[in-house]
Amino acid sequence: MTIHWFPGHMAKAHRMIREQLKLVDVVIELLDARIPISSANPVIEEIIGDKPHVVALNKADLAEAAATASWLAAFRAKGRPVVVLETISGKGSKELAAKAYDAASEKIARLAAKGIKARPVRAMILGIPNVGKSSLINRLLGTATVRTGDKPGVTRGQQWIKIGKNLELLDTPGVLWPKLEDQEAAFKLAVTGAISDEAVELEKVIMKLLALLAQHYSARLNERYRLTEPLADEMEELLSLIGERRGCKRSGGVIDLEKAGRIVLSEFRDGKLGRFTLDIPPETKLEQDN
Ligand SMILES: Nc1nc2c(ncn2[C@@H]2O[C@H](COP(=O)(O)OP(=O)(O)OP(=O)(O)O)[C@@H](O)[C@H]2O)c(=O)[nH]1
Ligand SMILES: [Mg+2]
Repeated sequence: MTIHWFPGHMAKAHRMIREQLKLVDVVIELLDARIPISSANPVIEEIIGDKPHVVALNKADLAEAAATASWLAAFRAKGRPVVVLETISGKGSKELAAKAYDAASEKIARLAAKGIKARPVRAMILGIPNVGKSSLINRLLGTATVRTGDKPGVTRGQQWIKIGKNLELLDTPGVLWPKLEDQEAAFKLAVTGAISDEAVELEKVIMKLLALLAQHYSARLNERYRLTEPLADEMEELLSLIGERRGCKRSGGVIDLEKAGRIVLSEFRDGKLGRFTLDIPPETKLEQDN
């Protein structure tokens, strides 16, 4: 699977992050709760130095609850401030803002002790494209102030937003960390929607997703698409059956496999096939069949 990782605006975003870092007190890293490892910046510590770093596992509504609990414990064990978040409903957003404020308040107090007037804490939100950074800001504001969208690359520039009196947040464009060699991570990023469908070989992503579903989540596939056990061994045959169920027919009655594949992908992303965690935490029993 070839993925074109580093379009120009990503390189620019990296540069902007380094510049803006000088102005912030704390970094909020938004991870996708379904892929907390694959969505993490592998060099974030290097980039942010000794700035406080708070982590949020967003889209928790789409991830398996037990797995998210394990990831939460794993981050805590490392001493990292971490919050489980659902910006879609707002769950966890206040807790996250409070954690970010707390992480930075020591520095603000230090400045105050030197006679520098207390000012709002400045936080920068980092994360891969489409992880919910702008949604978090809107959630904290209670209004749809910044643009969001269900595809990567919605936020292009950066923007400071004031949340109440005590916190300022910097929205940033999503950045894909160049984990070039890791094709498994690339698949997970593509299938969860962090990489635009145009930048990947979508058909391969869909076939790999289908194979994953057939192998570990056949009951869910059966239920959603009213298939019969045992599932077809050939993924193309399976996709064809799904297409038939969903009326994806071209003229002449031929099943439109591409359309069927897009249905599976979008239903996977929307949670209609259930909750999924693709980065499996150590010692966790997932809801998969085997
Ligand atoms: N299910 C679910 N969807 C979410 C959640 N948070 C955000 N989304 C959706 O994810 C999509 C991306 O949200 P954005 O806030 O635009 O993401 P972003 O990180 O700002 O994306 P870029 O600006 O492209 O980097 C939108 O369709 C949101 O509605 C969540 O907690 N759960
Ligand atoms: Mg955005």
